[in-house]
Amino acid sequence: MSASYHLISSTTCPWVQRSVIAMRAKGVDFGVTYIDLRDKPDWFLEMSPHGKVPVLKVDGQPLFESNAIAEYLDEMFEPRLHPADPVKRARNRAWTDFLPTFVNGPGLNQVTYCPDAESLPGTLDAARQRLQRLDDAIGQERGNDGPFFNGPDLSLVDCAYAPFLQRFDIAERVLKTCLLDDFPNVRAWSAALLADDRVAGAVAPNFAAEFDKNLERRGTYAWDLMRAA
Ligand SMILES: N[C@@H](CCC(=O)N[C@@H](CS)C(=O)NCC(=O)O)C(=O)O
Repeated sequence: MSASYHLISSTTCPWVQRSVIAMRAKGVDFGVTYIDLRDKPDWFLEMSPHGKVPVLKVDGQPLFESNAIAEYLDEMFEPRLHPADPVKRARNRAWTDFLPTFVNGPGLNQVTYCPDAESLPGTLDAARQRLQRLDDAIGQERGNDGPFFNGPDLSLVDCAYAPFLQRFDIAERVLKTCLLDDFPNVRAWSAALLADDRVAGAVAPNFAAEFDKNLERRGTYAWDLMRAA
């Protein structure tokens, strides 16, 4: 008998979406419970050591950390989303480990959630350095093949980065920074990911409205622009 899979989620969480994309890519059936991260239930705090989503319950056993969940899913289900070549696989894992550096601190999230017009230029400059690294890596890993990180096939690196590129894309519709114009590999990669149903369909039905509320709660410049539009 196959195992049962149940995801503990929060509507706008990009780390949760990474698990969902991987499960969609592999055709895994799973249930979902959404929780309010501002009012975490006791049963959730008991199973999540750091109180963060995603948690994936496998036959009731909780797995936590989106990278560990993705690796687990890849061991369990076809198609494999890691490259077969061990060196390439190690490089993919390394670029997946680069994700927190890419998004946190002076990374892409700082642009997405930028608080005002005055701080926007500084956040863009800071994000550029990391974007250049990623742009170079994509060029090396996939050569002339697209559209994904390694070429034609979706991989775990794609699953990891896509949710953050998607959130930046939403903010960018009003921020209009044209940040990705200087990074054509990232721009093309982002467009391909966002057009892919495994990514676009990996959000809750109320994602768009909840993400707007998230931008508002965080006091972002993107929200100011949306409200004024
Ligand atoms: N390293 C974690 C990050 C997960 C994470 O930061 N989740 C956020 C929501 S997007 C969370 O649960 N935050 C609740 C909190 O920090 O209290 C992973 O990859 O799973």
